[in-house]
Amino acid sequence: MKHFILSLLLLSVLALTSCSVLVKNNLSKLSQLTSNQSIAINQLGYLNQGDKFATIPNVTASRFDLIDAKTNKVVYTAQLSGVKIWALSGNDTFKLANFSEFVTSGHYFLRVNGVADSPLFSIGDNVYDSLSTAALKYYYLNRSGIDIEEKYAGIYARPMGHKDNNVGYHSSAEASDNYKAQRTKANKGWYDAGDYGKYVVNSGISTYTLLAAFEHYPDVYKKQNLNIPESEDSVPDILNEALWNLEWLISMQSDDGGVYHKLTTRDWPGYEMPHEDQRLRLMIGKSTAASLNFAATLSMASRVIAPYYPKKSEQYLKAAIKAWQWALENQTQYYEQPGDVKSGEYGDKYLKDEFAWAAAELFITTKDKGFYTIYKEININYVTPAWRNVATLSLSSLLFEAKELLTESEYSELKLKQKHLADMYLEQHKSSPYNVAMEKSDFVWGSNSVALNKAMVLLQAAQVNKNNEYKNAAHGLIDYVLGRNPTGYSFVTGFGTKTPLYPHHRISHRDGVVAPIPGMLVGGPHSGLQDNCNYSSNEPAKSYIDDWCSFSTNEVAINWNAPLVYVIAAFVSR
Ligand code: 9MR
Repeated sequence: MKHFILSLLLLSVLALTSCSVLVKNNLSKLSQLTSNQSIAINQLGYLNQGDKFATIPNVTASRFDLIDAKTNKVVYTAQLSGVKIWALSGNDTFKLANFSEFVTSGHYFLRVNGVADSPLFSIGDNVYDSLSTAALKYYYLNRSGIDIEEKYAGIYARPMGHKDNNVGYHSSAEASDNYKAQRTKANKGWYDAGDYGKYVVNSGISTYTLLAAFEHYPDVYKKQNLNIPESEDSVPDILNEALWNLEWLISMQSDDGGVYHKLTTRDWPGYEMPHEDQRLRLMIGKSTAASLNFAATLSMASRVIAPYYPKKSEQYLKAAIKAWQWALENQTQYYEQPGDVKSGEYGDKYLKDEFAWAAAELFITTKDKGFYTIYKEININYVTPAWRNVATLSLSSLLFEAKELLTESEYSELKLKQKHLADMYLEQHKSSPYNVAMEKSDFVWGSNSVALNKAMVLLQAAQVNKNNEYKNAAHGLIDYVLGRNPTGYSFVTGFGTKTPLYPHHRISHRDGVVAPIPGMLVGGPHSGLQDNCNYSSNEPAKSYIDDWCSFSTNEVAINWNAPLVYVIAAFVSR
């Protein structure tokens, strides 16, 4: 039913915004349907400059036409690739259409004999602008501790949830009886995902990634207006939004400097709106991982917000140093999920990368080379960033923010490490039959964020090495996430012609609004099958279902949207 209503909505939007030719084209497409598979495109469209690929089901035709939707005339025609197969999507065979040479802005569709025309798409430099705003606005709409007002949220307005003014302590956080009876405050912050928990480890990488987007693409954010309560002030909205979470993060530090692992209820929240969840929330665990994440994130935040909030900047750095010291004294206080707790775990027993990341951020902010000596001694491997693999975050911070603090050879060494990782992704991109740098091991819980974190690394390497090949490989990953993939879904709610309607996101599930909150990246396909949903395929790149039950492929999360924000910024920046 939700699908039907949305299709109607989509049709009426099309009718209102496009000329009648576009609608006629749409209808004529239906009558040409001869294959049950469809042409997969980047449903948001393509930039004027850069690669443009579409995936065509394996039909006998050997050519494709690009058709201008206004005039219905063929504007470009070319040979399709040979027949291909991608092991990660099973036995489906396909061909690729490459129209990268075509650079004229407009609205188009692809026509290939034997298959329905592609959906309409745009070519232009602005195709990602509205996604850039929505992907970030998602954080506002997921704030804890504030009324989400209609003037900012429209149909997604909702009463305040989880003020967290009266939070308890689980015995894993502070064992003494003194604490058990006490209550504390931990206001603000964002909900982690489909649940209402607030987890330090995951908050760290998410906030960091947003702040990095601001550091690397200031032009995008100096002019962006998110229409949030702080939009009237002179601080860029992305920083305002990040501050909402940072203000919560800082409240997670205990008097001894250690940082609580998470703030959640004992069980998962019910399937209810935030304000309906009235159960006691608790500080749970105190961990080395949370303390190091906190140290890294607050240290970075301290330097980014310094021009706007000098006092807060000092406070953040002090807190970061205190957390770092606690972590040095408690190097193996791993988070162990207590028997009576069922919320997300975010457990990690390999913390070399967290130590290195914190050391790097403290080095950049304090300029104390002692931290860099520690960093070098840790000698970490650089891999795709993820909540439990933060090594590469340090690499990007050092390359972008510490050039003048490092010797030439130190800098070149780091540059080479980054190049090594980016070259590996580039090679994956080039050798992929699908033209996407995704390997079997990337199809894990949150695979779409793996794609976008790889894109982020490629974009950083593109900037540091002034190499456009990396940028094209990054764009291949965006195409993949926005629809050119074997499921045919654009994995971002509200952005594309076939998008998730039933994300595992309690607010979208319970708010009574048909369309989910827009701009949210869902986790994406993988064959882990951790929930009991009915997947029609268990091929890694196809095992996805747009169903509320699928928390393993259709949930949303702050650490998955953050690389979406970053990567889109790179293509919005001009
Ligand atoms: O993103 C996390 C993923 O890497 C883990 O495999 C998974 C199971 O432990 O948990 C994911 O994180 C979830 C967290 O524990 C609780 N909030 C929702 C998160 C996204 O699914």
